[in-house]
Amino acid sequence: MRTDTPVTIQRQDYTPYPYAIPDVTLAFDLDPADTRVRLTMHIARQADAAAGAPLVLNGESLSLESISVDGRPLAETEYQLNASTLTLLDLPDVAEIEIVSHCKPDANSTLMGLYVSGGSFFTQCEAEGFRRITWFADRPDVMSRYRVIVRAPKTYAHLLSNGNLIASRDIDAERHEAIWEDPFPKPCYLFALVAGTFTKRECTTQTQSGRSVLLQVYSDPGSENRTQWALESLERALKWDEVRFGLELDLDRFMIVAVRDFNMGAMENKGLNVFNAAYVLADPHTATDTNYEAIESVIGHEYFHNWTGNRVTCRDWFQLSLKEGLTVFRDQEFSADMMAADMDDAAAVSARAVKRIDDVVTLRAAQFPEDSGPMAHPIRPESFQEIGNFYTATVYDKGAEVIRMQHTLLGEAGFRAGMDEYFRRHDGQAVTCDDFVDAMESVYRTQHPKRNFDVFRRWYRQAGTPRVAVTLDYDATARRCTVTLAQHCAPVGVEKRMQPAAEKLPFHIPVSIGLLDRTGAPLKLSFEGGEHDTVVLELTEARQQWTFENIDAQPVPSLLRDFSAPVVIDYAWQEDELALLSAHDTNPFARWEAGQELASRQILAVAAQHATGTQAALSDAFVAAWRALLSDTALDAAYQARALALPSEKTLAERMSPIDPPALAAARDAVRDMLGRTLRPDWQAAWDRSQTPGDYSPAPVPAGKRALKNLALTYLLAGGDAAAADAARAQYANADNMTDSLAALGALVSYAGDDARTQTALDAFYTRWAEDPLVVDKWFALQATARTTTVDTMRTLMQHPAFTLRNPNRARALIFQFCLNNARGLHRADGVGYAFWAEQVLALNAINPEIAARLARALDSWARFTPALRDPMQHALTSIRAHPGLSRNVQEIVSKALDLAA
Ligand code: B3K
Ligand code: ZN
Repeated sequence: MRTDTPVTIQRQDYTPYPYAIPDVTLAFDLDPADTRVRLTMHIARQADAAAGAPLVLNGESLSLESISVDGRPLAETEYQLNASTLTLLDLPDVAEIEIVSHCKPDANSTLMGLYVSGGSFFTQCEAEGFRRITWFADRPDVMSRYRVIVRAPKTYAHLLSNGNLIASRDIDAERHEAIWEDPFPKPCYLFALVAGTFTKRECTTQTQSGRSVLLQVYSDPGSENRTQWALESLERALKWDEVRFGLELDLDRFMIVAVRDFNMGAMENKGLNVFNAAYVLADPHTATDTNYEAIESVIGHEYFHNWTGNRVTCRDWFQLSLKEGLTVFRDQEFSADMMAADMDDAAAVSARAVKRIDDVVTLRAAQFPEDSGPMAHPIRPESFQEIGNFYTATVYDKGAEVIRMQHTLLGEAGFRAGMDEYFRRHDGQAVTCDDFVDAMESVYRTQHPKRNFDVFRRWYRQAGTPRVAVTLDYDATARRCTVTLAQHCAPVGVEKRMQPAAEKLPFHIPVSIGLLDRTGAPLKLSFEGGEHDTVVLELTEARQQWTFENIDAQPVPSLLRDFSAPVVIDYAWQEDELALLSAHDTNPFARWEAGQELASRQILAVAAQHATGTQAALSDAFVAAWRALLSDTALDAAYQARALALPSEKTLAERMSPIDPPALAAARDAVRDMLGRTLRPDWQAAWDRSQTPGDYSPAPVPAGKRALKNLALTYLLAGGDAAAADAARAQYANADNMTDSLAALGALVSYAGDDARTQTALDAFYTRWAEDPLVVDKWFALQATARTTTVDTMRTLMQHPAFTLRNPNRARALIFQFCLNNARGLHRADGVGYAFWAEQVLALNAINPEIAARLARALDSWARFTPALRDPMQHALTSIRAHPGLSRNVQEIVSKALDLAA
């Protein structure tokens, strides 16, 4: 574990590596207890580096056997070795270096570097795991061609690495060997090795240029019937990247391997993607609709990295969003296109809106709080202590929004031209975010000779979520409407501590708007020489105005259509205006937003009523708007399910000051209960019309029906409908798919929790799926988030023989779900929830610092909570900071929380 004093690394301090390492040969003798690695590499001094510049190599948890330079073994006095670096001095300009080292894969619980899972070998190198495999220049701007020799007992039937299989042979009766070569130079974070005995599903397909390529999915023996969706998703991803971006697979072979123990979702190693099994394995009985969708999305994401990340990579880790923001944007568009495939135009617009809504919900729940808390950072951070802590919602999801804004500003054809230009300039290079924006700007300037991206680039430098205040001035005599936009973004996180205080400059914000008349009909807007329903206003200054002529009456504005920028809009809509937008807005995203705004106001009002002891009630406008949405059968079910879901507690918390999570949860539940009762016949009708008889299919239309059906079931149960409990039990008993089964069980646990039959159902669920880790995770997660679950329940669940902190999926299912998504269980004034959290952070710290640091973030926003919660939160954070042996990862998170939150 790295417990060294934290060092802050600054983006401005980048210096190029003094040597090129054009080729690397790695020879592995695999043994779980002691793996021997022989690295051979050629180095060549860069022209602008000083002669004899030291060659500094990174290493961690390695033991050194030998070093030689040009065939001559070095004595111990001829190199410098410390805990994290190996330095060679006085090298010739060109040399061949050989380093033999050993590591212990079965003792590696960090899941970084080479480790053992389920008896097989796997690697994870991004960001800085390669240094746990061998001493090397572990940084993304050093790109090399790799030749990999893997030797292992034949009990490991498959020996895999990046690129093409060059040779394989038996060494003797017990051992065999495989040799792989990757034709493309790559940074070491894209290196991968897998050895084990797997089942595989494969196919060959033709690329657009007519090459035949082999696609393979490897997984544990016995899971062969659960990889079809993954392989089909991969084929769709290949095709989509050809059609939408003209990008073709550049290898003859592309492999995916599923692993049970993995720190995140998946990893885009060149030609050999390693995946968390949760994002590969699916069949109708064990995977939900959400799982199917996530598998397609993550398979797409990792595949798309082959161009955006691998062919063009990052110069340094501050540029992480260069590949992650762009690749998230690409996977979002891929999923949207897949959801809209084979639909008519109107249905396709609605399907794409559903995907957009889901992405924005995630952004608001995860990224907005990050952007206002102690870990706030620009999408391209200025500094970090541990890069593992910066795989954040900001870098990924806000990063994708920043790419999407460029797409909005350039248009689809312009964006494609910008991407083509980016690859024309940078294929094969390690580059910066500025290089990407420069390529996009080159197209923007041809479209708009007087404009540039000077202001736009600030999205990469400044943190925080801008607020855009909108005012509308209507002049009836002149039949003119003037729209004023004013932006503001307060200093956040470390910006607040800067001396002098960081001065934030305006952002370049595309604000997509429409105007509706009082009957809900769209108004034509004269703008830039045309007549439009929707216009994109480019706000680049603190305050700007736009005037629209020939407007007959005071209009209702539809603002930030399709969520055209990651900002918060401040506009004082009347309730009846929101109801009008919710019923009529032609932009389905903005229509959804209007309903959500009504619901948010309603929940916050109920929370306030609870606080003053007033009897809570729903407003007529809110009920009418939701009844209209619920009974509008012209809407497709997937969209209706989003429109009728209540805003999440995390999103609502951003609008509450101080934050009182249990009060918010209670108010949200009360609104759900009242809606369930008040609209009972409408929920029943929705439930009836959303049944999906026949064979299960994960396609968007039946999945949307299931989402609406199960939402209706929840509302009916919440509203106290006695028949609904029986319906839920029947659905649970008869379901032929996990979506319906889990939804029914979840509804019963939430709303009929103290019924002995619910416990019987929970027990039966475990017994049925005990041998299936991904389903057992669902079982733990369901209980971790149940309303009645307390710290005591959690301690009992942790005693269950199936629980372990060592498997990240299991830790996430139980511990993370409780600490992040169970407001009542965690947020208690007596502090027992926070003490439990601190205990688990420390337990994980000793096993897996990256996972521990993720859990440590649960209390980031402590300073914004009610005083009764703030003090015990601060106490728990302080107790972690005082712990000896804290990893660098956890140290950074907890220190920032304590020092920067207030
Ligand atoms: N690039 C990896 C993330 C690696 C995280 C390491 N701490 C997965 C992805 O974003 O595709
Ligand atoms: Zn990624």
